[in-house]
Amino acid sequence: MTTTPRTALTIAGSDSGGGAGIQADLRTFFACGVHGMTAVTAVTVQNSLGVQGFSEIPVDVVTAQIRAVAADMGVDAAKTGMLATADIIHAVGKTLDEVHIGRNGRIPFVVDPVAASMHGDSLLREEALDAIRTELFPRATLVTPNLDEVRLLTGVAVTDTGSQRAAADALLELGPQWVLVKGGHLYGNPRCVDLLSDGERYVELAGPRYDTEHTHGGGDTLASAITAALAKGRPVPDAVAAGKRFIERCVAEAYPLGAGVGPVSPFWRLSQDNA
Ligand code: PXL
Repeated sequence: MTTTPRTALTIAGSDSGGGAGIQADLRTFFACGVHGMTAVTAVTVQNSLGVQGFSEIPVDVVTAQIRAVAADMGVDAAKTGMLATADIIHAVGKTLDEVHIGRNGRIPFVVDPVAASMHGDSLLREEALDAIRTELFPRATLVTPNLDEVRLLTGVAVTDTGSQRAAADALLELGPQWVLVKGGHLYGNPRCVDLLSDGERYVELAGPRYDTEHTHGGGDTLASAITAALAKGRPVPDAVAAGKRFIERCVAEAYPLGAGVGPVSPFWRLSQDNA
């Protein structure tokens, strides 16, 4: 009999184009060797050119998915992506407490505060930003905003590594245990420098910048790879370093698909050539 792998839960939206959201999370969990489970929050209609619209899932169906898998299969780590509405966020926060996920329990919880697609299409109703701050950040083991999300959540405009530190401090004020301020959108910098902090340690993680426009699903893939490492019991700094190495390879191997932005790809992780 084979050993049961660790489990990871993503609470996020579906991307019909298969590049981001639930689809990116599941294939990352698979590639990282954990069993992926899902609580779908919304169904987006999209392709490589952008998001044409979305429909949210009823709140009680979102929370029932979380309870169902937590009660029977167990969750070793969880993450959130697109949450769509304030009502969903409030209900998810309460449900996470019930099933001991997040800082109030013992199960690591990563918040990727998804607000918009990379095309700038909104994935979060406007009033929901405050709910991310008040309901999710205080429960989070780690939050992983990009620079647009940092500005929306804290008002801090990051322009260099100095202001990245100010952003980390502003985010920590909102209550998460750790923050990862992703610097990938600082295009003037020839390296991608992310800053990880718990308020005591400030760790700069620098990596290569690849010359590709195909980065759809990059944030989701990073947060999922970190969540998978946390599910395996790795401490946060190790999990983040592992996640960063993973996403770097996925960006290096991103491929064009459709007329717009193609997805990052974890295909390289498959040990056998399935072509
Ligand atoms: O990459 C952020 C993201 C998350 N979730 C869904 C998305 C996107 C970006 O398009 O569509 C469902």
